[in-house]
Amino acid sequence: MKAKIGVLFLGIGIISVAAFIIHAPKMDQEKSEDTPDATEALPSPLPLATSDGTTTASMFPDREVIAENLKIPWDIAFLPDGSMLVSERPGNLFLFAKDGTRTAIDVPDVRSVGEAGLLGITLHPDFGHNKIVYLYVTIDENGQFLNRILRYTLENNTLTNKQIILTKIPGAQFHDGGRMDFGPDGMLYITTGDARNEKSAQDTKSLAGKILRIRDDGSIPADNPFGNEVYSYGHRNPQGLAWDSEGRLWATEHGRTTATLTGMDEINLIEKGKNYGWPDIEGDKTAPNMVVPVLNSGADETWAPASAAYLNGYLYFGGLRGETLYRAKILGNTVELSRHLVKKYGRIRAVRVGPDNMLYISTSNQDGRGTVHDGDDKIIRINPDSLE
Ligand SMILES: [Ca+2]
Repeated sequence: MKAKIGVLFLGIGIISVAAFIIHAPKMDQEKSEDTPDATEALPSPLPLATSDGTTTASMFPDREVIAENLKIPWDIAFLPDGSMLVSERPGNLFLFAKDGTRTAIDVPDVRSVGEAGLLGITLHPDFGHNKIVYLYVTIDENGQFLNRILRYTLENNTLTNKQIILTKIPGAQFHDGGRMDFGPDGMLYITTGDARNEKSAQDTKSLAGKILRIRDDGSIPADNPFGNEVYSYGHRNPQGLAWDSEGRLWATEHGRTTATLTGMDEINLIEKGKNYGWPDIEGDKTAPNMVVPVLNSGADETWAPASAAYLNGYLYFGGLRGETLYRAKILGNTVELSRHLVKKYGRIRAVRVGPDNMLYISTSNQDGRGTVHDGDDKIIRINPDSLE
């Protein structure tokens, strides 16, 4: 009899644990404006591998949701051990470990409003040894929004050794840029928005509306074109950076938004010191000493390009309003655009290439501008070979 009661209680215990796990994501979502501390099992982000550790595209399903119940996942970075770091714009950072567990990492002092908050994340090229991670964070300094690049050491699921390596990037409720990546030259490149001050994009002394280039410690490279952090200017709100196999830098950029006008989103080939035209020219318009986009969306279509990633001759980027995974085949100095997963997952923000050469995309349906589906927001692994 005692044994039977024991089994009964064990059964109730299992049911209780199961109920907690089922409800855990919702609790987490509700508290995600705060600093979460939950550790929770989720599907493993790890790539499949053969016994010798290699992977091939044929081993992967076309599409697989690998994380869900996130809130506005903004960027994704892969650690050398195969685990995955994800930022959420409201100010949360999660590590999806090898065994599939999700651990929250505290990020202090993030001011999340509109398009601002915890944005881009990237790892130092030598992260395997120095554990250095970079965060693009909006803060509120005496009522004024500013964007900062913070450098931390990430060890034991904790950010330590905080260093502010770049501050006073103009911030605003909208147009905060926020994507970061190390280039093939070992420099850190950063996209910044015009922070709703259009003229600042043409001012090479302002850090707004630019692509910036700094050393890993925040110092200014001697060969930057204007003696400061600015690498290229005349940008409205670029949010995607990617280098192709020839080492050329591509960037995606959000075009105009007014009460009546939209579209004119851009794909640009970025060169040092060049002026990309905002706010003086847009679309196919030309002006002396200003660079016209390789491709623009035209006036009648809006991509709202929020990212960029390069893989095997293609530039991929996510579309927020476009709700599409865009793929631009690079043909010399031109591109040929195709549209994939149209409206399938809603708003698409991040696109990153994993260590398995799969695409990892994030949805952004919790940002107030989309339709929230079950499990949103998600990180989805896409087999690029399936996008034909
Ligand atoms: Ca432009």
